[in-house]
Parts: sequence; structure tokens; C-alpha cells
Amino acid sequence: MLDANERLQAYYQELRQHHLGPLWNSIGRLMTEEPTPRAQAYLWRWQDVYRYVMESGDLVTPDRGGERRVVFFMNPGFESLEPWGWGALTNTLYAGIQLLKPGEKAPSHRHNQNAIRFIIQGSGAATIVEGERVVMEPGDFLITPAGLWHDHVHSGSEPMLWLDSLDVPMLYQLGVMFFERYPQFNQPVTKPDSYTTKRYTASGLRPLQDRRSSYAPQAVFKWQRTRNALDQLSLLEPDPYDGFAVEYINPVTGAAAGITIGAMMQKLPPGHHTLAHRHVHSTIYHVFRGQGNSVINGIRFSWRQGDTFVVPNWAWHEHAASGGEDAYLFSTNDQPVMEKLGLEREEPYPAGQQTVEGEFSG
Ligand code: GTQ
Repeated sequence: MLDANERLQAYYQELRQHHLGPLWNSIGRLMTEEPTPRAQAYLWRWQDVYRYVMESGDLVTPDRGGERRVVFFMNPGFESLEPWGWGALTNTLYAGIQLLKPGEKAPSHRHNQNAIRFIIQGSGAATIVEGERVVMEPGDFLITPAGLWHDHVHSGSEPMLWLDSLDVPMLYQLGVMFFERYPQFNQPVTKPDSYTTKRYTASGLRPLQDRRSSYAPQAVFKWQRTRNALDQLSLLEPDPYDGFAVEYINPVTGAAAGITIGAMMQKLPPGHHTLAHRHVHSTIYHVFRGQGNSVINGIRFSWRQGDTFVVPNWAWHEHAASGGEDAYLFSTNDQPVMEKLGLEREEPYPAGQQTVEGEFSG
């Protein structure tokens, strides 16, 4: 005769064999009291990333099939999950560094993932999005909304590097990924250069034809304008948690320009130290200029130009600039998704700023 416990164990085993599960035994893991994202706080140093990206330039070309020469970030918390864990920096977001060398082209394709780009260095390259050639310069923010054909070309004389961020892990988990190659290598350019930028020369004025646009009618947000906006803003009061910060939005609707991907540029003057808070959405930071540190769940992550780091969901975080120049942090996040689903929450850190309990060393 089996005793009660043996009978229960046998029952669990049978359930497993029939691909069934006992909720009473699993609820604490299925429904945690607070978010327990797989994503870990982590930082990649530019000197490492840059070296491997440049080396990829000697090893591979952006041919049809491989499509893009990108070295992407793999959050250590996802490395055991294949294949989507490969592309996860946070539970919803992917990011990588793309290299296009002078004279190169990357083939045209479209997909139902949304993409944004933030230009790091170089000049002379352009992305063609649905017939519009969009010139890319350092500090520019570009959108490639889901469903639009896009390819890249380079007629300049130095390597071009930029950060891509896409909602790949989210679409993978939702089981809804689509991807399609354009019949030719590149698509034809059908619109005048800077077409969409010229449509938005002043904020608060919307061209009539854009009233029903389902995505932001502006393909690029030029660095000069972002910088001016931050310079003006920094004469006023800072946001307590983000310093002087602006979001890239669709000027027609006020929603995130990246649709599912929120994006922000924040300026931290030397010595500026924000208060700490946490929120449900996750964030990927890329240090565009300057140096400083961010304390994430009590661990200090020191950063300098070119570094990329992650703040997972519901992690306490605060930022500080050091050194003699303004720090500029570019970031992407999944706040639009959290807000649409009614999941967003935010909490201030009770003591204002965290006690540093350790240093991130990689
Ligand atoms: O440039 O279109 O990093 O399709 C990943 C997928 C970049 C791109 C990525 C892409 C692209």
C-alpha cells in the first residue's frame, strides 16, 4: 500500500507525463508577489563591444540572408533560452550595434517588429524607409515602424555605427512574428530627401494629411533639435528621477514615436544626482556622451561614453553624472506596452537615494 505522500508524489508524476500541472503546488512561482524578470541589471563596456563590432566588419558582409551586420546584446538572464533568449536584453526588448562600411548596402525587408535607431558615429549613410532616404548623423533618432520596407546604404567615407532596438523578444513570446524580404536588394527611393522632417518644422502644427497617420509621420528626430530642446529645458527644473529629459513622440498623437518602444534622451549636468524610483517597465540605456554612474538595486554601475546597460522591470535606479561635461543618456523602454496593457506602476524610493552595497564589475 502507498502512504498518502507516496500517492501524492505518484500523482504529480502522472500529471507531468500527461502535460498537466497542480496549481496548488505552483502558484507561488506562477504568480510572484512582485515582478521577477529574467532580465538582470548588466552593463557592456564600449571598448569590448566596439572591438567585436569592428571585427565583424572584417569577417562578414550584410548579404541577403544574413540581412544585417549587427552584434546584439544578450542579457545573461536569458542565455539558456533559445532562440528568443538570444535576442533579449529585457523581457520585451532587443538591442544591437549595427555596422555599415563605406560603399556597403544592407538589403530591404519588412517585419511586424517595430524598430528604432540611435546613431552613434560616422556620416554618409542613410536608411531608406518606405521610399524615403533618411540621412543618419550622430545623435539622430530614427524610427522604422512595423510593416515598412527598409534598407540601408552608405556613400560616405567612414564606418557608420548605430544602436538598433526592436521589440523582438515580445513578439516572439506572443507568437506573432512575421518577416518578409523585398524582391530586389534595395527598394527604389520615391520621395525627396528629408521629406518627413520638412513636414514638422514647428511643434504643435500638424499637416492636414497626417491626421490619420497610423505611425509617426516623422522618420528622424535630428540631434541638433533634441539638444536645443534639452538646453532650453535645463534652464528650468529637472525631473526628479531623470534630470532634464525628453521623450521621442509621434507629433500627431502624442504617443511614443516607436509605437511599442518608448525612447528618451536625458541630460545630466556635471554633479547632477537624481532621486531613485522603480517602475514596471524595463529600460535599455546607451551613454551617448559623458560619464557617471547609475545605482541599480543597490549596485553601482559606472559608465562612460558608448556603454550600454539595462534596468530590468521593477528595479530601483538613480543616475549621476561625474566629470566635467554634461552626460547624455539615450534610452529605450517598454513603457508604451505596459501603459496600453494597464500594467504600469511607479514607486519613489522612500529614502530618496539608495545606499551603495557593491560595484558592478561584469
Ligand atoms: O536594420 O533592419 O538590429 O531588421 C535587427 C533586425 C536591425 C535592421 C537589427 C533588423 C535590423
